Amino acid sequence: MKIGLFKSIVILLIVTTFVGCQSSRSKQVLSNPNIVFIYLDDLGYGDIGAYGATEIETPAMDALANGGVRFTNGYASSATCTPSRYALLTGVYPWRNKDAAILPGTAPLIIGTDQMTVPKMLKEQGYKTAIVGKWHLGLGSGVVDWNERVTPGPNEVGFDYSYIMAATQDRVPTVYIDNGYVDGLDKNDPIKISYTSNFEGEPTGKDNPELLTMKWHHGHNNSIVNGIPRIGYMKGGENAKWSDVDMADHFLAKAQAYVKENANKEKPFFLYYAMQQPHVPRTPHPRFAGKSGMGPRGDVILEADWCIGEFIKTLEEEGLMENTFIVLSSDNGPVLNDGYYDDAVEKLGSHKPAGALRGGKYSLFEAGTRVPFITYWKGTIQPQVSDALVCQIDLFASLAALTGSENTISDSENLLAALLGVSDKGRNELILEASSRTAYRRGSWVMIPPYEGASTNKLVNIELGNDTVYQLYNLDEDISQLRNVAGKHPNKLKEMVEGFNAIRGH
Ligand code: NG6
Ligand code: CA
Repeated sequence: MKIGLFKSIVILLIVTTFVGCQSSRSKQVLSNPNIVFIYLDDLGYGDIGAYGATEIETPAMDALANGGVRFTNGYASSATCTPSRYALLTGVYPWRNKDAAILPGTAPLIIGTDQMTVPKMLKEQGYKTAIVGKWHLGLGSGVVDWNERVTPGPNEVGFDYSYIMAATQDRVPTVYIDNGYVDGLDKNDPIKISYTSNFEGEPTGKDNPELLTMKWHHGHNNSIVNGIPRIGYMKGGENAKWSDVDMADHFLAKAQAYVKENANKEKPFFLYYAMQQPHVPRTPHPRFAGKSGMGPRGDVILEADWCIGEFIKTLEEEGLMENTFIVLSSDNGPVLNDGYYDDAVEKLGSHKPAGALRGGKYSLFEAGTRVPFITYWKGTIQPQVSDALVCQIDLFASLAALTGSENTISDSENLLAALLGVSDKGRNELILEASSRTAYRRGSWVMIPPYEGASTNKLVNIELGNDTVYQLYNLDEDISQLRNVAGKHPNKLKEMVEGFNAIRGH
């Protein structure tokens, strides 16, 4: 194994209290491994084999899960994308930032350029840093001119290199942005974007159904790109528009190229590989179309898994597996119909995207935020299943501890020992968020305060967790949250409400 010129070791001392006696385990860990986040979009707790899926095969993700720590209580910070990504990169609870909600493609950057972030912290520790894939944290500081350098963006919050899509695959602009510049833009065909009104003469999903190769179910009826109606209006930039079916290969190639360029250099690297699958529109490459028998949603999960396998192969070829710490997770739980007719519901069969969990994307119930959460580090992490309560918000403090950074963020807990599988101690408590509503988990208990609003989002057919009364569940006995025991355990409820208020500041 070749590694960088500077190799340093951190000694992790774990003290565990047993009945009456103390035992300590210590472990030597390389303090500056390469670090990779593989982050999927809308992948559910039950969507991969290692988490119980039987109807879909995900060998690459399973290999990481079965060769590393597979967390059963691993959480995204929120049940939607932008807030989860905000927390992942900043270590700050997303409900502290009122702008951390699903953003349009024209939204300004919601991370302050003076704010500490995972990539900034790692840069201070001598890392090179990169993002390839979905951003969705806003760009610019007001009105963006997509024909000039789009800034501030990822490069201004800590990434040396960025190759991104601005928001989501279903939102304009449908172009890649390379270190702030729209990739492949012809200056004679400038891009115009609006989220309020169409550009004269441009077809839309609403008015031109004859031009569509994918039909919209709700929303998604503005500009048409590659036969797919999107959210938002776009004109120009023809040469720069992405090919949806090639997006997975395209991001994979960029991620692989980055690894190859930065392998075994003086500085270690941090790569945030933010995949677009299985978010809508689900556009598998023809190699994967029809392969899952579950329609495009299943097909793009196969595609994502293949990409992860290829990406890991690159790490192997470069001899990096033993000095690369990998975290794999998802930004929120699963959804079937998220706005297009794509057979996700019709062809689901007996697959359970959320496993035994209730709810899904957008939900305060468990399936909104509890997601696959895997850490892998060949030779350093012993394969195991961990029930420790961990959250993506903790990656900041945990990586600070690993790399010797003194930076702290109060919402982010140092769970390095749990992430490395040398302790089964996770957080004691966690605030969960879904579209600015919040709930509280402590131990095996979850408390959801009363919220107005529909109990189910009928368009996506997901129970949101809203009720007129307090809800209390004991996940040890009732993982599917079917029995609200608030009435039966008034003292527990009181304790949970107090714990929740202490953090939320009510
Ligand atoms: C919703 C979109 C949904 C998806 C989501 C963002 C409609 C009707 N629905 O507003 O399709 O794009 O935003 O998903 O437009 S996320 O994973 O990026 O949070
Ligand atoms: Ca998402």
